[in-house]
Amino acid sequence: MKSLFDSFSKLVSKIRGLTYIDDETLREILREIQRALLKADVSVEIVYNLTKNIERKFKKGKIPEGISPKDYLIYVLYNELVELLGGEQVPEIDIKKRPYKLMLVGIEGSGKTTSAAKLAYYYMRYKKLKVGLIQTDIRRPGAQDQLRQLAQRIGALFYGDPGHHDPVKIALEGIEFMLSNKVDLIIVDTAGRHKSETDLMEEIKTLYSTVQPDEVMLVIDATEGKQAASQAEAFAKYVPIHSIFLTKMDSTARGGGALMSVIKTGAKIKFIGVGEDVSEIEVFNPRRFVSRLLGLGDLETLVEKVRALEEEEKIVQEVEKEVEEGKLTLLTVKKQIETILKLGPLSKLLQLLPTSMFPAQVLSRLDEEQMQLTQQKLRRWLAILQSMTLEELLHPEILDSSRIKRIARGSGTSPREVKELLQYYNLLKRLITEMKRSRKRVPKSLLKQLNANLGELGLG
Ligand SMILES: Nc1nc2c(ncn2[C@@H]2O[C@H](COP(=O)(O)OP(=O)(O)O)[C@@H](O)[C@H]2O)c(=O)[nH]1
Ligand SMILES: [Mg+2]
Repeated sequence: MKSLFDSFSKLVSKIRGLTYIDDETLREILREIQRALLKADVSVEIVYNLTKNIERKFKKGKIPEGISPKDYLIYVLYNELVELLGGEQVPEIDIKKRPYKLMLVGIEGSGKTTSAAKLAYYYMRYKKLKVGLIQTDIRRPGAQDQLRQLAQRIGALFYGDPGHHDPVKIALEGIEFMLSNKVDLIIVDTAGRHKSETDLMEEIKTLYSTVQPDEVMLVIDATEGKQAASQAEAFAKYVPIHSIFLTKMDSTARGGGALMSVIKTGAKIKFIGVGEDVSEIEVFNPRRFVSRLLGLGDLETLVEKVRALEEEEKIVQEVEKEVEEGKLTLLTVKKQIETILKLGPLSKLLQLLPTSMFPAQVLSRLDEEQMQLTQQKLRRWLAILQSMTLEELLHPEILDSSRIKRIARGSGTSPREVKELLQYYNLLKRLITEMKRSRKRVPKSLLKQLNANLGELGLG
C-alpha cells in the first residue's frame, strides 16, 4: 500500500509545482496516474476509464474563479478516485439490533481470526458493546487457541472447543453461551480450509443456516490485488455477502487494485486491516482514504471550496435568469443566502451579493465587523425563509398577518423582522424591474432607499 501512497503524494506535489497545465503536461500527469495505479494492480479497464474521465472533466469543466487550474486538476482527481472507491457514502458501522450476529468467512490465511479479534476490539472500545467470539474452525491446528488468546487479551468472551468434531455444534453451543451472557455482538469465526472447495462451501452454508447471522462479512487479503474480486464472487454463490473486511492493506502494494476490484462487484467494504495487531483496524471511508492517498491535509478544504463555488455559480445563473425574466422568488433568495453563509467571507461572496442583493458600492465598504453583522442578519433571515412553505416562497403575496405570525414563531424571530425581510425583497424586485426597464443604471432614488435600508442592517 505504501507505494501507492508514495506515488500519489509525489504526483500531487508534482501537480502543485506546475506553473501551467497545457495538453502536454496534462498527458504526462495522466500517464503518471496510470503508472501508479497499474503498479497497485488496478485493472487496465478501470485505469483507462479513470484517466479518460479525469481528462474530460478537467478540459470541459468550468474552473471556478479563484481556483487555480492545478488545484482544479487535483479536485477532479480526488472526485474520480472517491467515486471509484465507493463514493461519498460511509458504510453503516453501528449495530442496531441486539444481539447482533456477525459471521466471518474467507479462505485460509485471509486474516479471519485476526479480523474477528479486531472487530471485537473495535466494537468494545469505540461502541462500548459487550462482544463474544466463537471459534468454529476445528481444522486449522491452533485456530482455537489463537482466538482464545486474542479474546483474553482484549477482554472479550470466548467460546470454542478444540476436542470437538462438529463446527455446527460449536456454533449452537457458542450462541447459547453468548445469549446467556447477554452479549451485544456475537462474532462467529469459521474455517477457511477443507479437502475441497465444495466441502468448505458446504460447511459455510450449513453454518449460515445454523447461525442465521445478521451479517456475513467476507474477509479478503489485499495482496490478492485485482484477483480479490473473484473471491468475493465465488463466496457470493453460496452465502449472501453483506460486507467486506480487506486485510493486510499495510503489507502490500496491491491494495489499490484489491479495493477497486472488490468495489466494482458492488460489495461494501466496511473495514480494512492495516497491521497484525488487534488495534490495527480502520473503518473504510472513501473520502478519508483518498485524502490520505493524495497526501493533502488541506484537501477537504479545497474540495469544499470548489463545491461551494460550483454551487454558487449555479445560483448566480438562476438569479440572473429570474432577473432576466423580471421575476425573483423568495426561494431563490433563500438559496442565495444559504450559499453565502456556507461560503463565508473568503469567497466570491462579495461579488455575488451585488448581482442582485446589495449594491457594489456598499459592499466595497464592508469591513470585518460589518461582515459579522451581515452574517448574523442573514442567518436570521434564513431561519425565517426556512419556516415558510414552498407556496409562500414562490408566492410571497399570500403572506398575510396570520402567516407572518406563524413564520415568526417558527423561526424564533419577530413579525417585524419577517416584514423587514419582505420589504427588502420587494425593494429588490423593484430594483430589478427598474434595471430591466431602464437597461441602464439603477435610479438614484431607489439606490438611496436601498442604502437606507441597508443602513439599518449595519451595512450602510
Ligand atoms: N500485516 C498484516 N497482517 C495481517 C493482517 N490481518 C491478518 N494478518 C496476518 O495474516 C496471517 C493469517 O491470519 P489469520 O487471522 O490466522 O487468517 P485466517 O486463516 O483467515 O484465520 C497472520 O499471520 C496474521 O497476523 C493485517 O491487516 N496486516
Ligand atoms: Mg483462522
